[in-house]
Amino acid sequence: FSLRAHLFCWVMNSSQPLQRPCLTQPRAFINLTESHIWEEISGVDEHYTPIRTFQVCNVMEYSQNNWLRTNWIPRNSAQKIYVELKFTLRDCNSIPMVLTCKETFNLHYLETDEDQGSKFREHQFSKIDTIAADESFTQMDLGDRILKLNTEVREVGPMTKKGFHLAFQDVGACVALVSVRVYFKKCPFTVRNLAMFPDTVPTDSQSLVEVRGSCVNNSREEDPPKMYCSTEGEWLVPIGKCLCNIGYEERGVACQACRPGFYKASSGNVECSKCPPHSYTHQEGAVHCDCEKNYFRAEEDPVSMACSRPPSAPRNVISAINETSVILDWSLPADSGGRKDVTFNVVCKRCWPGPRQCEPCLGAVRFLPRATGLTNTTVTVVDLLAHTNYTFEIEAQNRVSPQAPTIRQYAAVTITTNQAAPSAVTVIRKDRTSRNSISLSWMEPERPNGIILDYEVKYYEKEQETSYTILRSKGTNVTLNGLKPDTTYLLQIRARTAAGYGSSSRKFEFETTFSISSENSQVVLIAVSSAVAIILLTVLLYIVISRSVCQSKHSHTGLPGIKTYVDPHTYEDPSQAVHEFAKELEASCIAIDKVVGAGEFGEVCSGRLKLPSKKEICVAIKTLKAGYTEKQRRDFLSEASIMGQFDHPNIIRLEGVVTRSKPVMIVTEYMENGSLDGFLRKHDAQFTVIQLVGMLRGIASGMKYLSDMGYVHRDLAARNILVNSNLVCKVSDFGLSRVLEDDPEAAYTTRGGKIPIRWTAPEAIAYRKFTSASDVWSYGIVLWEVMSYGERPYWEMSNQDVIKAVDEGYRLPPPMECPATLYQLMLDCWQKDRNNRPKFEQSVSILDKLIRNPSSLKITASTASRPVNLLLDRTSTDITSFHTMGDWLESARTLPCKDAFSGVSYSSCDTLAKTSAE
Ligand code: ACK
Repeated sequence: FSLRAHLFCWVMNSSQPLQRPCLTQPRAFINLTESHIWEEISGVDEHYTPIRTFQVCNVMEYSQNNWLRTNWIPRNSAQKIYVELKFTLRDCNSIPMVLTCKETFNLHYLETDEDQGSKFREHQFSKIDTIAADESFTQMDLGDRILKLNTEVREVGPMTKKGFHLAFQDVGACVALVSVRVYFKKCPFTVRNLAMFPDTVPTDSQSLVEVRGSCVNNSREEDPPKMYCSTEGEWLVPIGKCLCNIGYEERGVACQACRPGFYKASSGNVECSKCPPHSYTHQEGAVHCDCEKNYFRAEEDPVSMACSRPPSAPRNVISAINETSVILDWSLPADSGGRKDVTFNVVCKRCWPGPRQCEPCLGAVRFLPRATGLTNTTVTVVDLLAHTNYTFEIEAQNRVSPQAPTIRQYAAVTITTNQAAPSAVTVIRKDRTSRNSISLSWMEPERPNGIILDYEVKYYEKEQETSYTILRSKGTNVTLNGLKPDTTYLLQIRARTAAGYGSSSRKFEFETTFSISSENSQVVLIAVSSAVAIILLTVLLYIVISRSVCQSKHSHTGLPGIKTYVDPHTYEDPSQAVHEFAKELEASCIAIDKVVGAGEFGEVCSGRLKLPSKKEICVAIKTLKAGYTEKQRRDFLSEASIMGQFDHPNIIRLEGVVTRSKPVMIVTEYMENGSLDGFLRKHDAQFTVIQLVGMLRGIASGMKYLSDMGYVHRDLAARNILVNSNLVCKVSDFGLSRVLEDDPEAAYTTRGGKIPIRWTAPEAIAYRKFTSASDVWSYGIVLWEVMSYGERPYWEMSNQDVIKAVDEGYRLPPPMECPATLYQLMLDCWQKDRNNRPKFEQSVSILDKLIRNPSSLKITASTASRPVNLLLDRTSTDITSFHTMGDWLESARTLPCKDAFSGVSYSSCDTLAKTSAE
């Protein structure tokens, strides 16, 4: 409190207060007047600043008791009060003729709960102290105008009431009160460690006051903030602290919001940070910065990290194909998107020629180490199909890619796989078992992936795996001899092609029959022999009777003892033939996907067949167009009746027919690569000779089966061969009237038949002598088509010219780069005398030998280009097409007359050229 402004000018004489006007002329010191009262007088201090003072100086009279009292001062929270007095005091000795001079005055106080107003009772006041001057002034000082100001401070307390009055008692001194300052001490409001501490008044005792701070706005307590307030009003020992909230930083003694462009993600007394690259904030108090457009932050990214984006595509993809596996290698993307966590996913698509003809690879394909989340820039893909086109999309990703699904960055590479080892043999049948032998047969592997050279049969006694026996078999059957009676054997088979061994079949278990004692055995033998004799007689009788009945009904051709083909024409009711040989399918099991071509009777579609409790398979569906005649329906379904009789890996397989609902359909296995002629044209010069020979071997094998069945195809041509995804070729097109109606190549001959002239043997053209030997001629043409990648036989020559030229002994020249041996086989097929043509069985074994000994394919027949209007004259020699005698002899190995040449020495091609055809 500064009382200067509050002091009332009360001058009291004894109990009677009396107010006097204050002097207006300020004076430093005044002469004493005769009145005994405190006078309010204006003066100047030592700096000549005008001040008001109360003065008293009644030294000429005895018994002075002059009181000056303050107004009521509210105590507020103060307990101990300090009173600071500034005053001047006259040296008594310097006053002449004084009577009762004192050099002290008394300071009193009175505690009350309310203002006492003008009430004054002296005895109520308590004395605080007698105040004496350290220095008093003299007359001389007055003259020099030197003001000797005394300052005295006294403490009062503890106070308890609401307020108090102070009073100054003059007992006869000459004193001027210049200022009275009344105050108490407190620890003032302060902020330390971001905690606010309120005004605190110390207690009267000597102990410190513990004060809890409260955190400033936008901050939170870390450790509870505390400080101690001393009795002197000083803050001591700050403890604990507050931390600015997220989005706020310490500025001065406050927590202030981060400015735009800055953020603070954690509480703490650190500064706001600038937004990391590719991020921003427009608001104050941001706790993180938002990413710019097309930039992202992964969930686990710290907010201090720059925003990033998906990487660009991998670069420089390289593929290294090894049979049916491929190693893909690539370089890191040019732009990692600002991150270090780039990984790669590889998507495998299987593709067919034509635009966008790809679909995801099936589950069988394996990726090493895996297809997704690759951290290295390489992957190995295994178990692909042989001779198949694949596209691999290598996609670069980082952790922000999922946030930008539309930005898919990948590099693609397209490959075609090579030859592969065959798949495992899955079906093995026990044909016969005796005490010491077992006869077995099996099906060719589902995916031969080439020509099967032989099978390896490994067998051993059960639980004696270490001592096994291995047999090799060219065919699909074997008899294991020398076995122990009544013993269990385990057996595994694997196929071998030019590409090596395929995987082994699972272990099949077989038992030999038990042994019987010789005494019993004779009895048993007699019993068994008699039983067998009776059964044989019965069977023989049955066959004889049924044959005579059948022969009157159907015409059977083919070899005796082998399953033969039955001509559906021989059935009076053709639908009976269909249902004998073809399974009726529910239309609801068939889903048509798309149209793949047009047949004579309607569209050919691809689709799926799902039979109950069987796996869904891809199928081709031939439909019979609406509005058909009964004859057309019969002819259409006759193909199914024929096809349904065949069961061979190189003959198109019939799945069944739909005849009970419309449209009428024939459902066959699906051949992904379509017709052979178109397929070869599409892939001109893209296959190895061994691949082509593999296809030809398949066709020959299928034709062997047909001829063994006694079926004459009549329209064997590359356009009627279908190719599946494994390059397996299958003979198709078995319609009864197809040669007449279906085949656009068929032309009418002079004898009225409609015949595909270029593919047909001369005797069939001339007098319709269609036999397996005429099919062999056609096979020779197919050989030529295959080796020339789908070239049209005899090019643009007219049918008439072809008939004439062939009749005169001219033959098609060897296609470009055609191995001499294959050309020789073509020429053999085109022997004028059909008896001299090789049988299909021979062709199969010739091709097998070539596959087993691929070096024999290196020598090519030399007519490398298409002759202009000129076929090779086969009546004279063609040995000029060979460079050396060795070449010719090599190519001539398969000739029937090979032996005639052995041991005869020819020195040059010229001498040989003089040899006649005979
Ligand atoms: O050369 P492509 O594609 O193969 O065109 C013809 C078309 O239908 C008319 O015959 C195709 N085609 C016929 N049968 C099948 C089948 N089983 N699988 C696939 N395509 C087939 C043939």
